[in-house]
Amino acid sequence: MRHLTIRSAVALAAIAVTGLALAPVASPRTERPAAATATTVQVKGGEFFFRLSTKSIAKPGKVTFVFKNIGHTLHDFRINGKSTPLIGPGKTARVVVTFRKKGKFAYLCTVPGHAAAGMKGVFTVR
Ligand SMILES: [Cu+2]
Repeated sequence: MRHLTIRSAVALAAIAVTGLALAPVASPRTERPAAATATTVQVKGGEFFFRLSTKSIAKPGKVTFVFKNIGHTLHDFRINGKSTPLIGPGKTARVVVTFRKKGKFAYLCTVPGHAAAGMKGVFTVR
């Protein structure tokens, strides 16, 4: 009888220790690195225009431009030395650009004549 009591006490102590050991795991960790600010800009283009969901960002960083061709012929979207592929009507393509400093960045469609006809603009990194 005495042995049983001691064994029970040991078992209870073990459960208590296990509970303490598990406790820290349950505490939430939701911190994120502040540098991970990603921006997506929706771009719609056709004959002969571009419409951007925003034409500026608050600080340098990485931007994904999601270009949808809502026109009737091939177009692309080029900015800061990077381009989407030429895509047909109804298609979507994306290009990821890292802006390392502030400034104004011209964008355009590279199909001859399209920029001159209106498929161009300026994106600002503040
Ligand atoms: Cu074009």
